[in-house]
Amino acid sequence: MTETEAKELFDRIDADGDGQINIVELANHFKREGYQGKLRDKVKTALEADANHDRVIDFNEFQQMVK
Ligand SMILES: [Ca+2]
Ligand SMILES: [Ca+2]
Repeated sequence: MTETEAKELFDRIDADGDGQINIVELANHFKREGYQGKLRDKVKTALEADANHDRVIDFNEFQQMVK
């Protein structure tokens, strides 16, 4: 994924546009994508990208996750 694609995806998930993806935005994103499994587990896995443990994914962390 290129940086431009990553930014586009990030902006789509970051619904309120504050530059950070929180748990609710992650859950909504997976729901929109039609994820059928356990949403809680999916969000938990995604939060492993939260390197500084502030419970939100910033763009740097997101890039590590999608690359
Ligand atoms: Ca946000
Ligand atoms: Ca973080």
